Amino acid sequence: MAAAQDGLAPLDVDALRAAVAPLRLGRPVIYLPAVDSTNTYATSLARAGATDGTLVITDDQPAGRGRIGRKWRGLSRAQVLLSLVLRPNFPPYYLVMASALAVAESVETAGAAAGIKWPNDVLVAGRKVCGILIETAHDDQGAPFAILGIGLNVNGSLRDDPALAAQATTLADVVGHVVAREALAAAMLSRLDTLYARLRTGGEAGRGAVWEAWRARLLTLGTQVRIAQHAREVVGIAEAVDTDGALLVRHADGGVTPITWGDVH
Ligand code: BT5
Repeated sequence: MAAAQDGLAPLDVDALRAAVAPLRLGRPVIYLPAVDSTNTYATSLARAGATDGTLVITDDQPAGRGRIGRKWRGLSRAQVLLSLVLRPNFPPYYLVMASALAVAESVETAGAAAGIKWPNDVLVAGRKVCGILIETAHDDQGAPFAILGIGLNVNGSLRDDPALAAQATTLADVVGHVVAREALAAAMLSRLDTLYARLRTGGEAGRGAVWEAWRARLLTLGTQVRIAQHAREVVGIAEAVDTDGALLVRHADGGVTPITWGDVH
């Protein structure tokens, strides 16, 4: 009872399955009460031939991964932690756009205004509420696949970790009440399903529409940025994004550098 009230009950997998039944994404839904990393698990399924749309979702992920060896902090039964096996027929950078957009739009169904920090951190009230990790590889038959991993802080709080809480938050902390993870995950998958279909079958116009919607939500545009790329640092104004998602940074001397990866500060 207490677990249900504070939003820390196990995921209602049947409710999630029913909600995603009409979608391409979430076929099948593989629920694991706990797993080291949904991305690692989904990768092994994909290598063995798992089909486009296979969803791995968990309640507890002790070894969640971020980019370049960073860690994703887990909150047991309080996050949406999932990975999708995808076999896109379009360049993977569109997954960066579609996933951030789908998360931002679904977060708004829970009552919080969301923006995107380039390329795909979703921020609420200026703090990171979601991280996205996209990894690409080839399966045992040599076919390419992508794993789209999403970690979304829903219930609970990060306040026990002041360094993290300075830059990250949970939806519940922002909206002031427990948020149903099943409905939120279903809303996000439904939105992503639509965007994925648009990218797969909508031709150039479909891809352009996804790019435009993503661009419109970027909080980074027009701001002064410092981008760390290992030892290199690029400083300037984030002026625009090009059609493949690169951030165009204008320097004081007037030159422009396209940035395809790195952390924006
Ligand atoms: C990311 O990396 O933000 C991608 C995180 C992806 C996690 C999902 S969960 C499901 C799937 N399975 C996995 O194993 N991973 C994916 P990056 O941009 O490198 O950011 C990592 C940084 O975010 C850390 O160094 C922290 O500063 C911060 N961080 C860690 N945990 C966080 C949390 N719970 N909420 C917000 N920020 C966090």
